[in-house]
Amino acid sequence: MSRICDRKVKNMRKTWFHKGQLAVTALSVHVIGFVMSAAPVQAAVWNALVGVQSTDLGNQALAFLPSELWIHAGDSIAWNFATAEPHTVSFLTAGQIRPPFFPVDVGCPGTTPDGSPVTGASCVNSGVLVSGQIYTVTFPTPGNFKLVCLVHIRMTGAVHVLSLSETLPHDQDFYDHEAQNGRAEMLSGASGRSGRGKSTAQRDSGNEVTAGIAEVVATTGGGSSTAAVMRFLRGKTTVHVGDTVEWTNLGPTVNHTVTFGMEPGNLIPPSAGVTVDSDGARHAVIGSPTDNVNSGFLGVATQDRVGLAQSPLDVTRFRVTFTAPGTFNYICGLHDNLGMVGTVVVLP
Ligand SMILES: [Cu+2]
Repeated sequence: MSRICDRKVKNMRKTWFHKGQLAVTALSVHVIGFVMSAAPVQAAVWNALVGVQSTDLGNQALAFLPSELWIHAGDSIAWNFATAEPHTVSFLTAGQIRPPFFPVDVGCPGTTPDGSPVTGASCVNSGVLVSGQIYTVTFPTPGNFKLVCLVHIRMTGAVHVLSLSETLPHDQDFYDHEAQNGRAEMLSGASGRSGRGKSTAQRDSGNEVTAGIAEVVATTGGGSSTAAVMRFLRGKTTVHVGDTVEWTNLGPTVNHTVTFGMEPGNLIPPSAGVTVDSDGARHAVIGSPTDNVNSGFLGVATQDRVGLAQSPLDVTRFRVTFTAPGTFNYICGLHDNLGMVGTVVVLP
């Protein structure tokens, strides 16, 4: 268990005790209120996690943990960001067009301050946050609200805001356990996913690399999450001059890039000189370790929705033919901060 997560759990417990104290206080106030006929209601602050990761950062759960909460009108939820991979806590309005992936802070448009109320009337967006940051949202009125991350499709959740007369089904301890179970479930499958990524790369030739692998999972009925391996599997590859190396992204919801040399400001398009093979894969030729070549985004950018035009066939594959010997280092421009890097050694 990571120290960060340990701390978060302790914080959660602390807050729960605090909440318990609040409940006792509320009870005292209520008793006094019976005499004074004024019974102010104490609003609770609930805690939840945004993302969890392995200690080497290579395995990421792109998830709200828990992804479904029931709270009372007037309560708040503090979302604790727990990963180096960035996420957002965002509530779009009903029917609002999902803003583009990049720049994410296009959001609402823009971001809304910590403590913003979610009522459904206007959107609320934390902006991109990472490990150690907290974003709190209040829910003044009853209703059911969809929670999304604007960085990751299929990372969603639900908040059910009940009126004060209704009984809540769960307490903070329940959600803490649910978050821990979700964490364990999503990270424990990582070695199996890595193994599958490696064996897929090895099935045909020695020149294939899996550029990340991921799975969409549901840990509650309130939303979906993605368990992602942010690694090049068979990331050290040895070939000969004239050979072609092929990268394939096996992540259904996570984009990656294969980037040699200087990282461009915009990673989405392939760099000049990248061609498209007859099967749709992108293809570049590299003759020197100083060549700057970017695959562009490999993977899924959009989902099909009934009633809308389908999205084009995804580009998940990139090939590079090496015409000179040398050691060629490359990165995923999106996830090199998590350690997603690789090397191709080209022998004469
Ligand atoms: Cu990546």
